[in-house]
Amino acid sequence: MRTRAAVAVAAGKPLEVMDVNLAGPKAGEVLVEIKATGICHTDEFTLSGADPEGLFPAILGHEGAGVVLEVGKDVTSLKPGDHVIPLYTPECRECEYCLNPKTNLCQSIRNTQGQGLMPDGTSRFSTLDGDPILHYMGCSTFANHTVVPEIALAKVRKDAPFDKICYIGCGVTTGIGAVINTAKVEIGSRAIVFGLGGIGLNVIQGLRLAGADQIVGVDINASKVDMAKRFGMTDFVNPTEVEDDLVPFLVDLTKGGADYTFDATGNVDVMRTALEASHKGWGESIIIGVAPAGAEIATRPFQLVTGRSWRGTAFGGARGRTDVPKIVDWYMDGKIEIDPMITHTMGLDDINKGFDLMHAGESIRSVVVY
Ligand code: NAD
Ligand code: AHE
Ligand code: ZN
Repeated sequence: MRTRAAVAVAAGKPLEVMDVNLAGPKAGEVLVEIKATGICHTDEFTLSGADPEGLFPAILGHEGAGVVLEVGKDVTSLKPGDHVIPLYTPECRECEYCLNPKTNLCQSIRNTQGQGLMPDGTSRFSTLDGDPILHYMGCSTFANHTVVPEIALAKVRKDAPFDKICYIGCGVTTGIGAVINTAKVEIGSRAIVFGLGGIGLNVIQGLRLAGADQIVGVDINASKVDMAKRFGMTDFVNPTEVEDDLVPFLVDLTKGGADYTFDATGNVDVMRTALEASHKGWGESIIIGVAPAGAEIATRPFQLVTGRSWRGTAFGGARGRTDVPKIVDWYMDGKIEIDPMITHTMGLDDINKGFDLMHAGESIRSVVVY
């Protein structure tokens, strides 16, 4: 079939919206009509050329929601008409990783996914001239139609609005999951969140859900303050306004260091600050942000010797087929909020405006509605 897509033709270039060819689903695959997709900072990271795994031409986008149109051979858990959220972290429920309760990182299709291919090693997308276009994170939600492996689709309730629940495909689940699944924050904790964007705000609402007493937000962009307060931030720190070192300032503010700190910036210097601002003896610092090719984290080993832990999380530690439908329920039941964070919506033709708004720090989430 033919569909319309925003194609990343080369690193650092705007996306080009064009008609592309899409082959039908093979065995174990599903054709999905994407109804809405968020634009995550990771899409910008890959488009910028900073992603060591970035490949071009490709159809980016990994925060979508849509409807199943057709299923390939051997697909048993989905049928046409089902509403779904594509998962960049699949859940096969069979691999060594899925069988280990310590991780959500299903590895059953990770190799081909990282190469922009379906599990059989080929792409379903091509130009109208027949040249292959690569998939991205197994999702490619910047296309009106996409093909996704069955194990990488969460089936969700049909009354949930696509233009809101698409955000559960990455940002909401990553932020809330980092608190609940990865850090397992206890009631009464003190926490610091670095970066109050589309992920950091969801960390904040996860901390409120978990019953944290103090939730410090740190951002160089003060325009994020009102939104962060609305989601539960108790204190705001703008590092550009702190005259002395940031670490002792934050340690003092949290009465000896935070029980939990979260990096949602992708900046390795911020990651160091986050680790060192966590409490001596027990503080845990969770890295969420994705750092550019070649970047490395550093600290004095003494920081770990004296009881701080450095950890990381992908997709908030969530097992998508199991957990994502529950998070959709939380949204529909009013336990979590999504709507205020979707600050901009646009059609596919205007998708590059979503990236411009992100660069200008003017949006939390832009959502493309097909
Ligand atoms: P975003 O652009 O919406 O937000 C980033 C925020 O960080 C902005 O508010 C910005 O002002 C702030 N910031 C930048 N530099 C800072 C600094 N030095 N100190 C304090 N604040 C600073 O991005 P997002 O969509 O929220 O994504 C955040 C990060 O999380 C990105 O690196 C993204 O790639 C990553 N991410 C990781 C996962 C995962 O599974 N681990 C999932 C989604 C996103
Ligand atoms: N390809 C990059 C790493 C990108 C990365 O860390 N991706 C996160 C999801 S970010 C979503 O917005 C992730 O899930 N990582 C686990 C995985 O297996 O990709 C690089 O540095 O090579
Ligand atoms: Zn993302």
